Amino acid sequence: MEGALTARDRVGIQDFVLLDTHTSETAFLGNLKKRFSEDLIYTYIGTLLVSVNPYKELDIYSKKQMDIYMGVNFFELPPHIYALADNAYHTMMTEANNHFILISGESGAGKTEASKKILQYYAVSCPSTTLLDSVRDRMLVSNPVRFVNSGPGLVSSSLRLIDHMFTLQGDAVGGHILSYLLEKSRVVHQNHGERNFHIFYQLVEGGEEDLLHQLGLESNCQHYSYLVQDECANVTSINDKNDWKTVRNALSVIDFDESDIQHLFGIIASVLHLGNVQFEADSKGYATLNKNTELRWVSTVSLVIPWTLRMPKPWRPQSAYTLLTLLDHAIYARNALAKAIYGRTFTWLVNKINDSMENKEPSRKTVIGLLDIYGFEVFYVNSFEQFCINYCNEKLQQLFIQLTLKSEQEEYEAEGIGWEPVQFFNNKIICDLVEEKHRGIISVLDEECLRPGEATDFTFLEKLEEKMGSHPHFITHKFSDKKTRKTLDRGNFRLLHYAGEVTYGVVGKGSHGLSLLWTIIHVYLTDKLLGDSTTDPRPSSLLGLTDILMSKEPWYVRCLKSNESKQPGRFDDVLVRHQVKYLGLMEHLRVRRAGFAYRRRYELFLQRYKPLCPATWPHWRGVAAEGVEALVQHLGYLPDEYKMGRTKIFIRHPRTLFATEDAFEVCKHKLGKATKIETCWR
Ligand code: AOV
Repeated sequence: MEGALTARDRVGIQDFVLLDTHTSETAFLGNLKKRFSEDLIYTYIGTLLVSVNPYKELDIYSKKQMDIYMGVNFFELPPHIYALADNAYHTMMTEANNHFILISGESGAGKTEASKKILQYYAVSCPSTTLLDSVRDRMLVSNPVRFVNSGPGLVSSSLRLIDHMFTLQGDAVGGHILSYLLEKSRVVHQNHGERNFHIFYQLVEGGEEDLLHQLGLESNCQHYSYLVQDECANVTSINDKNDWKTVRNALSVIDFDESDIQHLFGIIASVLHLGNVQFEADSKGYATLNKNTELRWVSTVSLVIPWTLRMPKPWRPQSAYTLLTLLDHAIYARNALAKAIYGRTFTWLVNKINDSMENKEPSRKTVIGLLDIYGFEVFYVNSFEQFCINYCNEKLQQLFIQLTLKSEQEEYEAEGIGWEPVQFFNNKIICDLVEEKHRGIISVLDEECLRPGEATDFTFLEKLEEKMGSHPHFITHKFSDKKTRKTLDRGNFRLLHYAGEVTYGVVGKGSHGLSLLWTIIHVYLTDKLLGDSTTDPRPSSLLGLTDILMSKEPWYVRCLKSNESKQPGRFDDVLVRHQVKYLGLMEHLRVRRAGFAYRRRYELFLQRYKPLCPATWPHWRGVAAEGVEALVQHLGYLPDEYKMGRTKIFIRHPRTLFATEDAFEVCKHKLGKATKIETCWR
């Protein structure tokens, strides 16, 4: 018994479902930290994989490791991203159905690394032919459309779905990228410590002399206002010059010809020029433009006519203009245009990559989708982008609940076990608050967008209060108790998301600049005018995604950042606790634990524990289920602690299993030899 306890004490528990019955956040963190200190960065919650970024190379991704995990039962080896990749692949093969792997976490938590590891695993483990190798190359370089190193390469969106198509024989034959919620605001504004998209720095630092000359660019990042906002232009660990070469190479791998490449760089350059367009206010507050060199470059390199800036018509290059708009609006329109140009380029790029990875085989396919999404974003005050991403997380949690309960129900039914009501928080009420027709926040926003000139930030907020003031998950200054009122400004509203509270700003203020309402109108209209439909910023565009996902079998990877300073081996309790909360891990655990914490096929259960009962040791010759019944009777299981299904035993609480496991360890010592299944302590 001591041996087992020591092992468990030292490395923690590898599946949170088996954590003590009274699961607390503190116990959860304790287990995570214990494992992290032993370089065990992966832990399961059932089949969900929690990963904590170690910020150091671990020797767990070799070909040898891949071989160990290939074709092995999920719970028989220590938790690993390969176990998850392998199980998704094998389930797809045996059941001929579609899957998706949802990878979520904050920026820098390890999402890109996780998807790379999965792709590398498939690249090694799937059958190979020359044709397939080229598909794989494309998938690897385009994953996830960032091309090189972490962070925002050429394009980065808060939500991406990359489908990998396989034949029924398991060959990789193609891929498809769907992207939602492009982080367009990063083009014109970066949060503290963030860079703009890497491609801007790479072009400026690494671009060949004639190319830069042709594009009217200087070889110095400091020259471009969109690149110097957060003194982040020179991040020492990033070698923009070298990365530039990798990007150029990647573009040729995915079939970009010279004219495509010229267009792409022209557009990227035009965004940089646009950022340097400076306005001044005249005596009436109207914006004036005294120098049009930058604008001229914009139209030269990208052929975009700056009518969006409300230039007088017809627009002719001349030395000075008064624009038909106020200064603030002119700056806003300039930034909106930059974002829209970038957004549209992104769509075009994704389409090109999709063409290059298009599957040309006529046979039936199955798909494993890699869905990569930011977790809840919570700043002091949050804007429309956070609203979209948080709503999206809310929606995915709803999907998780539906899919988990559905599969639990199906399993219980297949096993002939009666379904029992389960206790957990169903977040449908919050999804409805956002999306319900004629009543939800998005509907109110839509209505307000139809009243340009009349609608203001405050009429929007008043409408919200009128429609949902009494909703238990919606709080404004007017509808709050004294204590809350102290922490809530008049121009904000707060949503109680399933993972915690988030405050959204409606009124433009300070560096946040623009209100939620104006953001949606402007972004939407600019995109519409430029014909960009695939990056529709309205969260209603997510509904289609949910349908796509509902038709697939889910796997989950939750990535956590261990510390902010990227130090190897450092575990910041406060930071990790925050992520555990906002990734909804405790809630996830509750849903998983709602019914029976543990289930195993009779044969496997009997094989492991048969030494514990004279009737089953050394051999049980009858039906496995009867052997298990004899075994658990002998161990004194109470009727409420377990259920016998058609093919599996179901155990309600982890403690029952632990008692059995401890008895097994004692028995093993007594027998002086191990039984066959012993790779994993349980
Ligand atoms: P992200 O995808 O979640 O951020 P990354 O996957 O790029 O984050 O991880 C950030 C950095 O953490 C990587 O460059 C590695 O140095 C390190 N790292 C992550 N996972 C591992 C691992 N399993 N082993 C070792 N080091 C790791 V963003 O793309 O910013 O949303 O925009």
